Amino acid sequence: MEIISATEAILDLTADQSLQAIGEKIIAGERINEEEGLQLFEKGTLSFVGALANLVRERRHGDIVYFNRNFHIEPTNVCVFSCKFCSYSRLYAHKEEGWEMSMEQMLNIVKGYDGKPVTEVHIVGGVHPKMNLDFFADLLRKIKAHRPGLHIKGFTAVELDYMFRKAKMTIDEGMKYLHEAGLDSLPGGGAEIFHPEIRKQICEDKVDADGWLAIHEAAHKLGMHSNATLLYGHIEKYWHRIDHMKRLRDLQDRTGGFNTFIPLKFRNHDNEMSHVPEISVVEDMKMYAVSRLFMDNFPHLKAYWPMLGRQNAQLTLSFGVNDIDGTIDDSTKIYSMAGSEEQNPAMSTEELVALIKQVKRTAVERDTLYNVVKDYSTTDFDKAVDVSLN
Ligand code: V47
Ligand code: SF4
Repeated sequence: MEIISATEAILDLTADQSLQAIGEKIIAGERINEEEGLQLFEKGTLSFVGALANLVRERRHGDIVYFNRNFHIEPTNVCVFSCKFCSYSRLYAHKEEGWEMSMEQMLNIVKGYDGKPVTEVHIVGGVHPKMNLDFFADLLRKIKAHRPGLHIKGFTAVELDYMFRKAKMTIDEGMKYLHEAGLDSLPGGGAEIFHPEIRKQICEDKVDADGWLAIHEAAHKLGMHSNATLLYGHIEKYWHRIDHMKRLRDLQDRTGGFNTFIPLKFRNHDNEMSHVPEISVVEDMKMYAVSRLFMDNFPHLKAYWPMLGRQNAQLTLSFGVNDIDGTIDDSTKIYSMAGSEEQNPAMSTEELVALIKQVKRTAVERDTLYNVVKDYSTTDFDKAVDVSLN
């Protein structure tokens, strides 16, 4: 019987010679170009791209899957913008249908976690014209005064662009101001699809690609880290996704400031793009796999489970993903309003660990910057908790 190596077995999953050549490059640790990324999307079977992505993930992270303990604050869903895919926002003109939190309400949320071992607060919301730079700087200072060790990951580039412009500050000035007030890192939201051909159709009035990238570059220059997202599975073509990822990869080559890439699946409930069907789970897994293969300078690939649902998030762990976000504690509404299966997204640490252990991986709790908080390989949460994953 002929014995072949694991990498040869991966190449045998396709008969297409150009795909095999791309596979060889990936196995040799070489970077693939845009054309090659596109071929993986267009011609690659799920088994082929999935096996390659799994190999790359394993080489980088072994069997570790990260999660963190965090909660969200969503200051408002009132928004001056009108992204067509958004099920969450209420236009400022109809603000009585939305919510606006006071400073005190937001601080009370933080105080509600006193004594609980969370490491991160994620602050993100609509773009409210009255919640300005000084209001948020004040919020950051007050959170830090109350709990200095809590990492504040806050504000998409869309919110920041609006705040800085209103305050008549440059990006560098505004970012320095918020960093000094206590902002530690930036989430990846607001990126959607960078290419103007699509951006014009789905979110034409908010910050464009260059503005989004400039804000993240400014944060990286200050030593802050950030994440990046891509909203997939609506009207974009594969090449728009590659174009988007290439712009992020180029910036990462210059700064090294991105931690994590997060593909976000478009959900079509109750928004102006409800007529656009959601794509299949096979296409979801392909998106994760090709992301892992193309974004070779991003250390981490995250599946955001409130959006995908627990079972599919668990499945992504076999397609390149090494991070499944956090416990979240039912503190976000963005996805439940967009039609996700997760109407009240909260998972206990036990459930998250069990979900990871069920697929024979090692669960490691991290902080926002991927320092290890706790290794769960020796706990027996998988036995203690009945995870039906529904
Ligand atoms: O930019 C809005 C997305 C994003 C829909 O950095 C939708 O750790 C799908 O960026 N279907 C905001 N997606 C959330 C975000 C995020 C989430 C979790 C972790 C991190 C991180 C960042 O939500 C928006 C937009 O792309 N979104 N509506 C929808 N109907
Ligand atoms: Fe506003 Fe963000 Fe919704 Fe766009 S996605 S309408 S910027 S809340």
